[in-house]
Amino acid sequence: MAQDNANRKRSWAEPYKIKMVEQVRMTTVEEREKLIRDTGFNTFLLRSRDVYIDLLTDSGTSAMSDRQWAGMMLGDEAYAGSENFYNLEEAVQNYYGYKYLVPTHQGRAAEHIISQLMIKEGDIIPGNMYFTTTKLHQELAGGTFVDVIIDEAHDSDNEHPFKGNIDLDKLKQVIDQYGRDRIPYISIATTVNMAGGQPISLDNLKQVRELTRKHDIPIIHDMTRVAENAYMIKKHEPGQEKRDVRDIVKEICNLTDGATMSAKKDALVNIGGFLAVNDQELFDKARNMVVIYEGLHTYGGMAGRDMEALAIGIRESVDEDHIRARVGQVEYLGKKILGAGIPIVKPVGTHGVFLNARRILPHLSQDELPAQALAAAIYVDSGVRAMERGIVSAGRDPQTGDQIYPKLELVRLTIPRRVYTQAHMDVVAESIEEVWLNRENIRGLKFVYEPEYLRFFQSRFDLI
Ligand code: PM9
Repeated sequence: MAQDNANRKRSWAEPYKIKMVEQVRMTTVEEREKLIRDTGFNTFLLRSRDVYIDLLTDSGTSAMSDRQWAGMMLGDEAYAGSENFYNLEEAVQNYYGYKYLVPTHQGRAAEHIISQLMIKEGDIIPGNMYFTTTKLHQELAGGTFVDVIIDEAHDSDNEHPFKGNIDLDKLKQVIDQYGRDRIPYISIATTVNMAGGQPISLDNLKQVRELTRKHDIPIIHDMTRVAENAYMIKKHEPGQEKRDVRDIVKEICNLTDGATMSAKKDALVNIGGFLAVNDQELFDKARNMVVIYEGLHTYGGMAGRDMEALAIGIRESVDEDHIRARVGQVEYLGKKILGAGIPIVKPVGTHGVFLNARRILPHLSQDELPAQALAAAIYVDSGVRAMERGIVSAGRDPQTGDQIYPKLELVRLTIPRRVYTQAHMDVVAESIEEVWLNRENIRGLKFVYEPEYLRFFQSRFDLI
C-alpha cells in the first residue's frame, strides 16, 4: 500500500484497520490536579483508568494483530516441550540468527541471568549509554557500567543521525585501563533508549566488532528495539537504503555474540522476553539458571500462548510497512512539537519524542526535578501520561550514595505500537504546546519517598 503510493500525492495512513476498540475516559483538569497530587506527582502511580492517552511507555502496550490473537488459541500449555517454544526458537534463529534460546518473562530477567553468569566482582562493562534495569543487574552482579557512547548523544540539540554509536577511542581507553580480564563483555543497545531512542550505525557496530575480536571480548546486544534501529540504518546510512529491514536486523545480530530481549517493545507482545546466545557452554549455564528464577527452559516464565504470539510478533516486527508506519508516527509527533518551537531531542528517535525539560523549564534547577514536574503538568493539562527520564531515573551512585546528575533531563512521550491514530498525536501536540505556553507557572518538586532500586517507578514527590 505505502509502496504503491510512494511516488504519488497521497496522505499517509496507518497500514492496518481497527477490529476491536478499547474505550478511553476523559477526566477534568480539577480531577487530574487531585489525582496527580494523590499519587505523589509520579505518573507511574496513576491508575490507567484516569489516563486519556497513555504515552508512559511502549513496553507491553502494543496492539496485537489478529494473527497473534489467533496464535494465542494455539497455546500448548504443556509444562515441558511446548510446541510454541519450538516455534519461538525457530523465529529467533530465522530472524535474528542466534543459535540458542532461553525464554524469560521479560527483558530484565534475561539481564539478570546474563549478568550473574558473565560478571564477577570488580568487572567493568562498557556500553552505549546506560539503561536503568540493565545497569542495575550489572551492579548487582558486582560490575560497574562505563558509558562509551559518542559525546553527541548527551547533547539533545546535536543532529548526528547515529547518536547510539560507540566512541571507539573511549572504548580503547577503557580496554587499556582495565584490561580484557576485567571486561566480561561490551553492552550494546539497539536503539539507545536513554539517549532518546537513537540508533547505532552498522559501520560503527562493525568497527566495534573488529576491535573486540582483537581483544577477544564478547558483545552482548540489548536487542529490545533492533527492528527500529535497522529501519534507521536503512533510512540514513549510506549504501543501506535498498536493503530489507529484516536483512539489516540479521546482520546486526550476526555482529554480536548474544542478546537480551524485552519482547514487549519491538516484538509486539504484551509480555515476554528472552536471552539468546551462540556459545553452547554459556547456553547450558543459562538454561540451568532459568529454572531457578523463571521456569523450565522451554517456557521460562511465559505461557505457551504468549510464546506463540511472540513468534508471530517477531515476524511482523520486521515487515517494511509496519516499521515505516511505526517510526513514521513518532516522527510525525516530533515534527509537530518541533514546529511549535518546543525543544526536544533531535533527531526524533524511534520509539518516542523526548522533551528537553531543562530548556523548557529553565527556572528550575536539576535538583528541582524539572522532567518529573513537566510530566505531571502534561498530565494535568490533558490526561496524557508521559515519563520522566532525567535525574530521578539516573538514581544514585551505588558506592557513594550520591545523586547522579545526567546531562539529559527529559520527558518521554512514548508511542505504543499500532494503538493510537494520527488524531491522537495531534491532541498530544496541542497539549504539549499549551503546557509550553504556560511553562513559567510550573513549580519544582522534591522527594518525599525514595525506594532503593529503580526509584523512578515508585518514588513520591511534593511541590517545593
Ligand atoms: N524499557 C521502557 O519503558 C520499560 C521499563 S523501564 C521504564 O522503556 C531496554 C532498552 C529497555 C527495557 C525496558 C529493558 C527491560 C531493557 N532494555 O521491561 O524488563 O527499554 O521487559 O525490559 C521500558 P523489561
